[in-house]
Amino acid sequence: MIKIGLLSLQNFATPLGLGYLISWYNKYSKYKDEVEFKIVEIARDDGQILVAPHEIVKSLVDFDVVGITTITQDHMSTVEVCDLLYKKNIHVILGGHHVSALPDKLPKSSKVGVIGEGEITFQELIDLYVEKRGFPKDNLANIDGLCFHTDDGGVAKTKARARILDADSIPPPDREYYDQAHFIPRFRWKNKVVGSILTSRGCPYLCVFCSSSAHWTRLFKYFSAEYVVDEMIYLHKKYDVTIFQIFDDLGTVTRKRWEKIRDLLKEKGYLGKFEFHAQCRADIFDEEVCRLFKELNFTELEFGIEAGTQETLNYLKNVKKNIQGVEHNWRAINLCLKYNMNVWVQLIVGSPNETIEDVKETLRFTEIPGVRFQVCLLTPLPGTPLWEDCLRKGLVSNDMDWSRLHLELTDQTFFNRIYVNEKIPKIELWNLLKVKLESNVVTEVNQIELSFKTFYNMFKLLAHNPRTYSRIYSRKLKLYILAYMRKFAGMIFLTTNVSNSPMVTHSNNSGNSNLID
Ligand code: B12
Ligand code: SF4
Repeated sequence: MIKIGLLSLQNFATPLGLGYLISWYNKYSKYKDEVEFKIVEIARDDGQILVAPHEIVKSLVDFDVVGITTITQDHMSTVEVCDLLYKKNIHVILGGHHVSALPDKLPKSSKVGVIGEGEITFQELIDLYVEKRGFPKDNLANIDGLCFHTDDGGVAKTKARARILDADSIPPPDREYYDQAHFIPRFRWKNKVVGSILTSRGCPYLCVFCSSSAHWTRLFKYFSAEYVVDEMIYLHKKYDVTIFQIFDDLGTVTRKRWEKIRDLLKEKGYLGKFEFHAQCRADIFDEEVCRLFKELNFTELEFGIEAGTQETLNYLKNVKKNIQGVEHNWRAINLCLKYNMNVWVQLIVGSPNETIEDVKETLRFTEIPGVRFQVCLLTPLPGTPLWEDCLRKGLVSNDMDWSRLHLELTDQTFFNRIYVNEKIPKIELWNLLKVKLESNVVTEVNQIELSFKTFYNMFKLLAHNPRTYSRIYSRKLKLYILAYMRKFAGMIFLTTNVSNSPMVTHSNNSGNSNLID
């Protein structure tokens, strides 16, 4: 039996991508009975991996081949893990967003990289391994969607892998392979079981900061209503999932399909029994869609509001005309408040031409009672239009220190971050942001999924390397201590109550929007 380990450097949510790879292989490969898969999930607390690379490798030594899903901010840890596995003669396959965006930079210690959608490429690779007990380069050259090292020290790329056109032909991720602790009722989710699902892949838009379109080739494909409802009911029956986190980039835009999903859930007796959390685009979220989502029981929606001024919004959305208007953003928030749905707004500051007044306009979205927010510094991730721009300006390079793109913001990390704004001194922006991050502490504390293991892991890493890890964990530890106080000392942290929130209106002229009771 060939043993394949698939590594995810997070255990916050079930790594769906890895689950799809296994389900596809088990459905379509003629060698499925000769291969055994295991998914290894590494503890993470939001931004930070909580286990050191040498410890991670201890859980991987029994595999013949290890596949790792890569994201940019974890790339240095990924390379450390690859190097340690290489020394143990274990073949490593990389896949996911980072390696797909920078295939030429495939680490020396990994055998091969899978670019873009992974299922078919992965199947062909593992089949090759079953047949040859290795990855001969002559054979690799015949598999689409790969990068691998050549004998002259370069990296070869094969033909781009075509996307799977019939989404329903992709079997849902087999949840048996995940840590089953994902499926216990969660304290922070009203003691219910939460399941994550995808109802679509890809996005045709090309926002400057987002790597999705590059990764999925701008082809938007979605699972049919029947497929989605079957997966939901399966998760409910098997694991008692009643809250579904929909991780799609753009899946909520398919109105007709969601009407059908509603009808099917109703027909099968599940309408109202499930709760949904999802991302949505403000420009498509009108009252009709809002009512539909309310009927389906969407209780939390997240919007890429991005910016408070149209100019910055257009820059970030990478459009010349106003596809998503600032007024759409206000409308989306108002509708959620009106229909008593929780709303998260995602904001981005630090665009090249933003002034301090523009940033203040954006940050007004953080002041709406009942609305949760996350503020990010604009970050040039590889594969994005912004990355190309920053490459031209010499702000980033293919060999850079990837911690400079780490998304979490603390006063220790902010000044190390790549900064693309040309108008505001970094310290001035930080002073504005710091206040917002501090004011978000209550929300963050309430979001923390308390786990003694996580807390213990943080201490272990601190003891292992106090200099590095105290920089990373000081804020997290503070939040954890507060969260424990909340739990054990019965401290009450007040969250804003959506149902009591005033409505919000926006006047475009002087940015003088008002809150109306
Ligand atoms: C759900 C989600 C999360 C969830 C779960 C993460 C997970 N890994 O499943 C949570 C909330 C935990 C999360 C956290 C973060 N996320 Co996130 N997340 C997503 C999201 C929306 C969907 C992921 C998903 O399930 N995709 C669908 C599956 C089918 O695709 P996939 O995972 O990429 O896998 C396919 C292929 O890429 C490939 N593949 C992937 N891995 C491998 C490995 C091998 C061996 C092979 C052969 C193939 C292969 O095959 C799979 C099947 O086709 C994506 C955006 C997106 N649309 O992908 C962002 C995204 C992956 N996240 C991103 C980021 C930045 C983060 C955070 C750093 C945010 C933060 N501030 O902390 C953390 C990092 C945590 C981590 N290590 O993953 C970025 C990564 C960009 C980059 N270049 O690095 C993305 C792309 C969003 C974006 N557009 O910018 N995230
Ligand atoms: S941010 Fe959203 S809309 Fe923009 S390209 Fe990414 S997935 Fe598409």
